Amino acid sequence: MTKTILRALAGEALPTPPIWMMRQAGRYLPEYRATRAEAGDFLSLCYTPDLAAEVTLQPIRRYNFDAAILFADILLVPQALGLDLWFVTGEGPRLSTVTTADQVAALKPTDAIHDTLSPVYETVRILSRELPQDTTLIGFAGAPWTVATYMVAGRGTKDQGPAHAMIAADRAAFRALIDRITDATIAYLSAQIEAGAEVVKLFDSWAGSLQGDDFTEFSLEPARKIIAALKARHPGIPVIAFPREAGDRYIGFARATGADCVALDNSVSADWAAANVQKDGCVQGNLDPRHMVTGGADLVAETRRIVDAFRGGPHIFNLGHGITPDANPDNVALMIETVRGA
Ligand code: 1CP
Repeated sequence: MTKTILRALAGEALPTPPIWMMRQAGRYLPEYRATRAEAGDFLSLCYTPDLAAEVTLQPIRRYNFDAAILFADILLVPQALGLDLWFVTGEGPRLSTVTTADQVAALKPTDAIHDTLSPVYETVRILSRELPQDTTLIGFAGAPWTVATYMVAGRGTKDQGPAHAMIAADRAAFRALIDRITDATIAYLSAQIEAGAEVVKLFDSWAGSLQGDDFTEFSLEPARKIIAALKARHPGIPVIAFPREAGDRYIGFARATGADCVALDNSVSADWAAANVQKDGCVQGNLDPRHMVTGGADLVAETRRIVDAFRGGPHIFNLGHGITPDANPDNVALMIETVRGA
């Protein structure tokens, strides 16, 4: 019996779509907050395999999702490449910055990333032993553009201004940075797969701020390279790409990059995506995460609408972005019940 997520990723339209949720391990769950307090801080949680595995398993126990996503963060890769990384409570991540060709050249070599990231691989090994047999284990990394926006700015930004400024000031240096992250991402995801990840996802959360040729060069092309390298090394491991807020550039993205599935954000309509994106293969998405806060009849109606829109083809039910800390855990149960009962 092949796992439902793998069947959907192979192109099968299932009567009930499999379901998981971005950020399903997170602050909306009291058990997550307790384990995080035990770890002391967020990075210790990421780098302590037993605790990272524990928080990955919490939403599986509570809700029986069809997939578990490895608990880690996209910003571990910049740290593994030599940047300082810390989290300011209530504000978010901070990093030392890379803005010049010399600083790009001074990043650690790709092979050295495993020194920092080996605890993540141990988390994956624990999970592949402990997950229920029918639950798929998803590994992940940030896509090069999104990771670069944090490395250049040293923090999260609304408009990714510092990264766009670096493109304008020294495109060759920015390209070199993207190439370094691309190589590191291939090595990182390969190691996750070798440790037991059955699917990997590339999060390009800020793809929507790239225009024209910049989108092609810094979002689409690195995704294509990473997927080609992974497929050469690990044929049969499906890849989900998430070029968030790509709008009409979702059309053809799977074909152009070799992705087995594209994850849709909630700014595109499910009907539009069914006609224009799902025709190329599996799609994932795309309920607005705010329904996990507000719940009620709107949640049920929207969930049903999305399930119906994608019924004709391969679909993995998910949110359009991560669940927020103010979400009500009961609303997650209501969403799952609606999908499975629809
Ligand atoms: O205080 C806390 O407990 C930290 C909140 C938190 C969590 C739960 C952060 C900090 N990261 C994570 C885990 C995480 N991050 C996962 C784990 C698996 C799961 O989904 O359950 C994943 C896949 C990510 C990915 C991630 N981190 C992305 C891409 C997806 C997205 O949400 O767009 C991004 C952009 C980050 C950076 C990051 N890490 C954390 C925060 C608060 C942020 C955003 C910072 C910003 O832009 O200001």
